[in-house]
Amino acid sequence: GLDDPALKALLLGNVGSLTPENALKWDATEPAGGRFSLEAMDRLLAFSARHRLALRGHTLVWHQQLPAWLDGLPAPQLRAALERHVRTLVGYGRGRIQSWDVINEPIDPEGQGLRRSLWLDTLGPAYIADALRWARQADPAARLLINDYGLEGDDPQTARKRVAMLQLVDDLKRRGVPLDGIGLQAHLLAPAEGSPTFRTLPVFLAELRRRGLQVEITELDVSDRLLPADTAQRDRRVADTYDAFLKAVLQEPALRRITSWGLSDRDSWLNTTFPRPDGLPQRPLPYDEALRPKPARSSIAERLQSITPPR
Ligand code: 9MR
Repeated sequence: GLDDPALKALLLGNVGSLTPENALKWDATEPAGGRFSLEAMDRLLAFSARHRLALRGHTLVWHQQLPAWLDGLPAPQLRAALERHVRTLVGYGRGRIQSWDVINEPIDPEGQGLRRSLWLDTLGPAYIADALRWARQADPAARLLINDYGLEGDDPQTARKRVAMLQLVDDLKRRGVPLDGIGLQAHLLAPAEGSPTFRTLPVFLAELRRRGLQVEITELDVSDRLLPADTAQRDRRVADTYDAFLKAVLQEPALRRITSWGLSDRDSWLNTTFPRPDGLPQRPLPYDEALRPKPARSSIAERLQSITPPR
């Protein structure tokens, strides 16, 4: 993306912070055990320094995009590989990466405690505290986050995931494990009928703040896969979903940053992972596939202006 002049201009005109979608994931940074490949990270660090953008680290410990050489390692070797991975990446970005998604998607999708994964199954729940401690040692100034999805809505499954997240946080805090905040991915879904609601979200954010945590919105986008084909209608209702969501989060004092998961519909992950039933490309982001601003862009700008004094 950074090599495309039009996208680069769009980026520099819109954002103050950068998150790589894939370049810092484990399969990209250590394709063979002990052989690190940090050229993409170098480019990101140079680009963000040159343009005075904050850089976010995404992500250290996840159950996806892992290199094959991790498969089947016995627990002591797997733990050692995890330690080397965390210390190397966080140490390399020391003083230059402002916040890290240390743990990504650790909560069970149904909200039944922690997610089953290579990490939980081989190392037990201690992998979370270990990774956070190693990250803190490698860069004491970086903001350390646990990042997850499905924490934004008003449905029972979301309620269960929140309970599981708060239990995890309480357990870590009780044991003095370093943790600065929670990332809410906010992969939102524009509802098929009616207006989007985020009634319960402010209460959850206040629960996090009460525990001394900061909050980032880390991967914001709005899927239109339940909406009819008509472009104008889709764009309007996607914009309304952004508006309702931002209204719910912007009042929270613990909120530190909002990151959009892409700027242009051209590059959204949603078309491969959740294609629309009618096969039309989704329109989930603030700019369309030709980089023209959409109603979502205006909704976002208006909401942000309502809290930010004009420059
Ligand atoms: O946007 C990313 C996409 O390019 C990758 O193919 C995909 C692979 O799993 O990961 C996407 O980003 C994910 C992020 O790292 C974690 N939260 C969910 C995101 C969407 O899948």
